[in-house]
Amino acid sequence: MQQPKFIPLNAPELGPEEQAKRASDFFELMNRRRTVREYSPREVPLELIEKAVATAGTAPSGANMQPWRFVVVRDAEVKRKIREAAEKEERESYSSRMSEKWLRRLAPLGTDEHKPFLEIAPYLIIVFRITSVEENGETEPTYYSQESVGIAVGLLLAALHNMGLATLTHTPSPMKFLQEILGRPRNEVPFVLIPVGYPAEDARVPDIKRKPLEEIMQVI
Ligand code: IYR
Repeated sequence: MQQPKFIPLNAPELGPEEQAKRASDFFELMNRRRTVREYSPREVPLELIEKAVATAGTAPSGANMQPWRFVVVRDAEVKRKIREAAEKEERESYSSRMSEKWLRRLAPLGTDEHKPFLEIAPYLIIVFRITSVEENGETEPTYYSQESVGIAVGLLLAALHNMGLATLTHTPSPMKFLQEILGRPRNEVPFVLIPVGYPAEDARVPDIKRKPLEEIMQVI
């Protein structure tokens, strides 16, 4: 077995005032984040996307296996193929695969099978979950990969929002076509597809509310 090696933690203490200020500033920032479905085609520097993905890559992960891959698509032809395949699945889902209950839940969001944002947004980030690794000719699963990738995506969305970019957590279902179009191996399973860009100038979002703190938190 490999012996652990430890180094000092780099975590300077902030002090209570600075803590309170940061706590509320970060809440205000994140509370303004909205899922956006209407994008501007305006270009976004790749360096910003790189920084956001690097931020996502700081997420904790099971056994530190970092079971994620972020495929950044900016090529118009690849985006077109993704839109075509996603809309094909979504047509099927909206017309017969999703239950009445499910459709009723989605009604306030105003979603349907049309996904123009897949071609309009300057980038699509497709996040893959790596389910296993090969070592010395042997296959080993990754551990807690769903949780790990979910946390990484949370950091990715926060990083992009913090730099003034809009996102949509889109999960066309099933997502296997993404593996095929993007040529990823079988141990990389699509997790979520995230269009990224500036919102359209006249972008609108559904008038929906977040649950209040009292409803989501219990202190014992
Ligand atoms: N994947 C479909 C349907 C959809 C499902 C859920 I759950 C949502 O919160 C939103 C949409 C779509 O993207 O339209």
